[in-house]
Amino acid sequence: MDKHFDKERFKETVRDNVRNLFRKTLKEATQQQLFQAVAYAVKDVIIDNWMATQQVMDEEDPKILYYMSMEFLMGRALGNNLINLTAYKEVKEALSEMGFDLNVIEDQEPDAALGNGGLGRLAACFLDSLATLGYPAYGCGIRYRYGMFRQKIENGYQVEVPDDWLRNGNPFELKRPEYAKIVRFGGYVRVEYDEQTHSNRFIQENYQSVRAVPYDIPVVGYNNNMVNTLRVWDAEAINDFQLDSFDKGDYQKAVEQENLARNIVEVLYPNDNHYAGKELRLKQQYFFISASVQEAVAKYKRKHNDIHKFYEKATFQMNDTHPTVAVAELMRILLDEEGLGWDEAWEITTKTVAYTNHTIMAEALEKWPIELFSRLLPRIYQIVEEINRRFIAQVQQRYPGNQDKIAKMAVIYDGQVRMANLAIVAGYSVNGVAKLHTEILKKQTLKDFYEMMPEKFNNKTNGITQRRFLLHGNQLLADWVTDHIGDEWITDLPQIAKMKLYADDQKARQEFMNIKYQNKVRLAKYIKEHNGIDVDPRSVFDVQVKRLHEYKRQLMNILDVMYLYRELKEHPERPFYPVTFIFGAKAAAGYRRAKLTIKLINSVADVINNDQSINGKIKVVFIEDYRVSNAELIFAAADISEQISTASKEASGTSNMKLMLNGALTLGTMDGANVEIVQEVGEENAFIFGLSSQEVIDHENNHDYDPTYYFNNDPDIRTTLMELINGKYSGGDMELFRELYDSLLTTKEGPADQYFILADFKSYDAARKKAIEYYQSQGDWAKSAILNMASSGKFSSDRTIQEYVRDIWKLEPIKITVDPESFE
Ligand code: NTF
Repeated sequence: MDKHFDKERFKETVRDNVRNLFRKTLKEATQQQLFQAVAYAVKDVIIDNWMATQQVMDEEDPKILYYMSMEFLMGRALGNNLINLTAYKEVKEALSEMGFDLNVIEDQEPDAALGNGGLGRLAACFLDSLATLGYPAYGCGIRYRYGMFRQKIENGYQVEVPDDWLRNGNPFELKRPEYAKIVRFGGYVRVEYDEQTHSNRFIQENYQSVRAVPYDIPVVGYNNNMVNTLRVWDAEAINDFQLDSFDKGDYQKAVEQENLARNIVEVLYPNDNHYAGKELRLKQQYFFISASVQEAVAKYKRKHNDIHKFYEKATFQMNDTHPTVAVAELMRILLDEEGLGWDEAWEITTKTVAYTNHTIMAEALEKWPIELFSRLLPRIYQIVEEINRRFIAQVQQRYPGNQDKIAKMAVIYDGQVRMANLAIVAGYSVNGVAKLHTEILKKQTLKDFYEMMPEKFNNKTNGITQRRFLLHGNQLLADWVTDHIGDEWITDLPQIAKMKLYADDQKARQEFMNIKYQNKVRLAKYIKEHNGIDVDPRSVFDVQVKRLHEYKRQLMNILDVMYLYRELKEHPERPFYPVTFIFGAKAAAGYRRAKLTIKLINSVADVINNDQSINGKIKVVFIEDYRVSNAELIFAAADISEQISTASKEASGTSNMKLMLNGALTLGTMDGANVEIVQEVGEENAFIFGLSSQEVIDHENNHDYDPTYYFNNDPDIRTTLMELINGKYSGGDMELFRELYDSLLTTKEGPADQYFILADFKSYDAARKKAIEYYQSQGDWAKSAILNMASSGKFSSDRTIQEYVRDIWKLEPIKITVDPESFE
């Protein structure tokens, strides 16, 4: 777009769009209408590149990646598309000449929040990198009618509000009814002997079905004319029954199909790192997987007639176990529709599918009761049974008489279908998402599989896109970097290491701190507008933003804030540098302890923020409705990055990378990708504390952790915990936070303090004090901050994608040269 961006024509298009869409003049249009008009003008440009990309894909017939994921946490599209079209500044200028502010227009767009947290955002970063690197790829997902709920805080409690993100339509999407597919549920399988082929045919009967209709969302590559596609499926009822029919059965079925279609894509399940086992969730999984696999096969067959080589042109990456029915669905199509034998079908399938594991948390592992699974997906279940039967035979051959191996590795066991085991048995690759996580998978969680098939296992440390999280989210810092080292970092993040030269430069340090300050002013303004709280941009901004989960230990953070506050009150004579503690987190709607932790944070905030006697030295802010769009503001303004999960529990983390890229210093445990972050930046530029993953795992195995030891022997810990039940933060109510108190000391369900908060509390507190102390030597801090930013090169999702391509997918990049004339 930079080459042929025609400012006057763009303005004209915006004006026309306002008139055609809303019958209004520019003056009369609302900001939302302006957003729509601008978005359609941008889509105009994208469409040319999108068609050109399709044309090249048609001509070159490259191998295609299908990235299958229940979640794509895309955030807003307008600003990002402009960035990647390298037209952001021109468009900002054009709009400003028309009297409009691009930032205000961007704020009209709802986030596309089709994801919970890290897993969904990773998928979105991957799409950005795939397009930027020129790799042909489809994101395959669900067009949820309602995405991640909007969070309201009322009286300190989280309240979930439906996210009606499609209320004003989605200007960037394109409905593609010509690619609709039928997906079938339930009924039974009739086996028929085919005299001609001397084989059985499996016919699903008396089923319900829905029509899956794809919507395509463009994924714009950075400055390369490439536009990939995120294809999300909507469900429509199949209304082919006779309205005048007197057949009650028909009518009943038609109504059921109508309901099935309505419900299936209705809402994203708001659970992060937790499996709820709901029937509708399995329906969602099979729905989008069946449609996606059908289309992948159909696309292949439009060009090729030998299905045996399918895997040469297509590969399926399964983002966690959620899409694992893809294994059986591909088998079904090959067996039942293409008429292949089992061995041929299995060979193709196992050369096509690969699996990424994103967690070792036991409660996140998907296990479906056989009853449910076989009732909903009768043919798929038969296939899984056969996969299991053959795999168990292999295990028995390899480990004769070893029942334990079967108990651990079987796909179907104890009345359940175990999706991770299915993914591993069928996948040609199994990867973890950070070095430490992959090692834990190999040595603990998936030990038996690793022993039997070590060649499948590999690590792919996560990454993030610097285009959204620096170039778009922090334009001041991005420009500053570009002024010093040029703009190659935008597509080659390791170049940012050139900024290390400036870590010792007084002027550069000052400039960096000035930019951080301006970003803190911007966030302070947002906080004032949204929370009504005044925060001082000169205070340290200490930030923990991520899903609320016990293993992430927001509770430890707020307990330490309570402790710091008490110390400040008891020792007013001691110097205390002002700190603003910033939280942002959604809790799963049914996660009681997580929701109570939110209430605690807000209650502590109320008490501390309203205590005039401390002169505003501590402020606590809970940012409502944490999501991609406000995350960009928060990262830009952060000084301290809280990455404090119980070691071994956070598979990777990605906010750690986004904060590092924006020059925040990590305060964290040796967990997930923190380990690699510290390796890159040096321990002297981070604050590391707490038990190691091995120590945690040893305690878990030996059942020898006793939190009451800390409670009994450490008065600071004891007093802090007592403040949960003495009414200090609950207007005298001694019961309100008792569940949190109990969770640390005396639970009936499972071990107390499962996440080792008391064990790590004092070392956390010490590390945090060290960080706040360090902040006061501004020169040193600036140096460390610049070094963090400059050492973040490894954590670009571009690097991650290159590794997936090299080791797993084996894709070739394509080149798009657009001749705009040809699309006029
Ligand atoms: C998450 N896993 C992990 O908890 C994060 O540490 C990691 O950064 C992201 O995946 C992305 O890899 C999940 O959400 C899930 F579903 F696996 F539990």
